[in-house]
Amino acid sequence: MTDKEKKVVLSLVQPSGELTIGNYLGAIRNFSKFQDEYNCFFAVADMHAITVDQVPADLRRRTKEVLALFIASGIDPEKCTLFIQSQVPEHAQLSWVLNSQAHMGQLSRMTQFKSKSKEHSGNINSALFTYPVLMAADILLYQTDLVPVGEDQNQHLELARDLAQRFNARYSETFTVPNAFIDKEMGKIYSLKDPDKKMSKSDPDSNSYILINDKSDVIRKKIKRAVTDDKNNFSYNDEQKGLKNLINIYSAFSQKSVEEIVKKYRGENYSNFKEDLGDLIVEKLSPIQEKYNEILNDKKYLTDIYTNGAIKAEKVAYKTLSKVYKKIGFLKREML
Ligand code: ATP
Ligand code: LTN
Repeated sequence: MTDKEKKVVLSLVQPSGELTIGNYLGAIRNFSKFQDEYNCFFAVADMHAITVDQVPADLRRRTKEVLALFIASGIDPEKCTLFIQSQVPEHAQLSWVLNSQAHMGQLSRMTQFKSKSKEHSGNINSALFTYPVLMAADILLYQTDLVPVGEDQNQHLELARDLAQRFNARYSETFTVPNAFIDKEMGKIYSLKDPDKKMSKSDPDSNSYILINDKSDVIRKKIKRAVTDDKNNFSYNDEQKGLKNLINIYSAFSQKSVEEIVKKYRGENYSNFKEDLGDLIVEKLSPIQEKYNEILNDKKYLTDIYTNGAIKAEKVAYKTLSKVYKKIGFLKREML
């Protein structure tokens, strides 16, 4: 099948902090599953990242880190288009057009906007508000069929669908209406310190998360200190959320079922399980870390990938944007 006949999968990850095993297990690890059967676009959402304050040097470094992690996690740059959002200007251009179609009411109901404006109360800028419109532009530019994301992004996906349908109805068929791909199995990884909260790279307590690039002894220590309970009962249920989360992490890294894990550790104290879990994470992350560091050290390799990626992405994006500009009444720019 040629790329043209394949369905399109697209997802972006923000370079807004050091990546955690939540990002890896919940999103990035699963991207590579699509690359043989779909025409895949994966990108770093650096334009989304500036909706909250960023230190320029950190933003540059993290942008490369996300790309390196994509590749270290099995995404093949030969099979997929890997690029950086700000290097394809059509994202900003389509976003402006879609802003003229998006309603203030719908945007003000976005839960991420509400939570981020509380978190960053000193900097509630208008890009934080129109963030989901830029995300819709990311998706619609590539005529995307499927968008693999965590559950937290569902409401944004709904906006992208609404904007596509509204535009198609008003100006004739232009955009593919995308669907979210939320794999229930990916689940959500919770904080090691508070199992009611999602594991988040922006959590001020560094013991609450494991970073992809944490050293072996740090990983083991964080797992040892993870919150469980004093029931001394190794089982998988909602009353023992801390333990449940650790079992989920074990299951995700080992590909073993929850039942198997519970059977193996039933009757033992939690510390044996925690020790094994620490070892397991170290074992599974170390080849990824090795590859990741190798890629980051090869500047030319990475630059070539995102430069070629932007060229490939722009070809598709330009085609969609040209159609949109024509339909809404912008004059074609003549080349001299
Ligand atoms: P922050 O933690 O700073 O709020 P984030 O990690 O949620 O940010 P992104 O970097 O854009 O935001 O997330 C990238 C992807 O990782 C998204 O698809 C998101 O759903 C997924 N993801 C993030 N954290 C988790 C988690 N704890 N468990 C599962 N998936 C997650
Ligand atoms: N908002 C997303 C990141 C993101 C995205 C996208 C995901 C930006 N543009 C397009 C899928 C498709 C997040 O915070 N996880």
